[in-house]
Amino acid sequence: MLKTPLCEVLGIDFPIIQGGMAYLGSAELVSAVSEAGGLGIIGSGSSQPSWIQDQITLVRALTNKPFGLNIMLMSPYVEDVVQLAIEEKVPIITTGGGNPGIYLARLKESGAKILPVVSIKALAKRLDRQGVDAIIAEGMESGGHVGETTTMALVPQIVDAVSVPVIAAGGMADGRGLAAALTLGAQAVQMGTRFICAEECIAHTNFKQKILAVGDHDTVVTGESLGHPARCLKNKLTRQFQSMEQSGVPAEELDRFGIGKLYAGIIDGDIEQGSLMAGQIAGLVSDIKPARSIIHDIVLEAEAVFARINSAMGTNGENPSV
Ligand code: TUI
Repeated sequence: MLKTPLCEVLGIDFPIIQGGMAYLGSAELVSAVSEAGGLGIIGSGSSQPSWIQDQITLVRALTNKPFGLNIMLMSPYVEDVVQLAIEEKVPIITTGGGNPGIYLARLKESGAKILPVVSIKALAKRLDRQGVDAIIAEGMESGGHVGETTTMALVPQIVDAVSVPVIAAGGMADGRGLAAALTLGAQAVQMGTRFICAEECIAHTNFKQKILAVGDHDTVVTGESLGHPARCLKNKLTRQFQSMEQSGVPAEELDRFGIGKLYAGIIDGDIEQGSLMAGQIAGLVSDIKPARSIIHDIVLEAEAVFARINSAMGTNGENPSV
């Protein structure tokens, strides 16, 4: 019931895409999500091309299903990652952290389906004209690098502005979120934070447990003064970063201070002094389970939501109370 035309285009069973998270979008998680009928995405972040190559090889050994690669456009290795994606003929490419315009022609020529992440309508329209296959509209509820508009406001505006399918991202972790996204006109959701708490995700257990423990008010956006704001769980690091930003510490020093903090937080498990990128929906995530269960539970819940709404509206879709 929940299969959308975009599912056919991407060759997946369910309209659920795993966000291409740096370090965490490794072969273990990606292959589990794709095997379960969703779309797993390798997160290239600023990782070395050799690590990305290894993940592509491993995913192909673990599943024959479609998978994707996220190209993080602020990476110092971006040129090499684009080249790698082309040589490896990765079937689906998502991009983040910038405008992928200059790479589109080469990526399209490789046969890849291209799904850029955007946080503003103007860029969505431009990329639509340039021939991308779908747009991922990411609201400011998301973890990591964020824009300024909420998912609720952004998705329908982009749906109306472009000719290609739209995927909603930011602020969703369950079937209600999927149903809401479809209601706004999206054809799929992309979820990151929910999949950090997949059993197959290599995130440190301290980070997973911290997500289970936090509430609705426990993320903060820092790094606005650097021009690349990022949403993280509040901790000692974000408090220190905020006070450095407020006291006018120069951008180069802040950038230097940030080096290695993401890996320290999410892989080494330093949950006080590391960077814990996660979305506002972290407060809703309450269990660690296999990716397959995450996906199946989301689909069942979304179907139940639509069934409940249909029955409240009357069997023929008319609301008996109106
Ligand atoms: O890319 C993301 N989320 C990310 S990337 C990342 S790695 C990082 N590490 C340290 C500091 C900052 C980032 C962590 N999380 N999401 C996709 C996304 N892309 N959201 C918004 C955008 C975006 C931003 C600007 C897309 C296009 C864009 O274009 C600007 C331009 O050049 O026109």
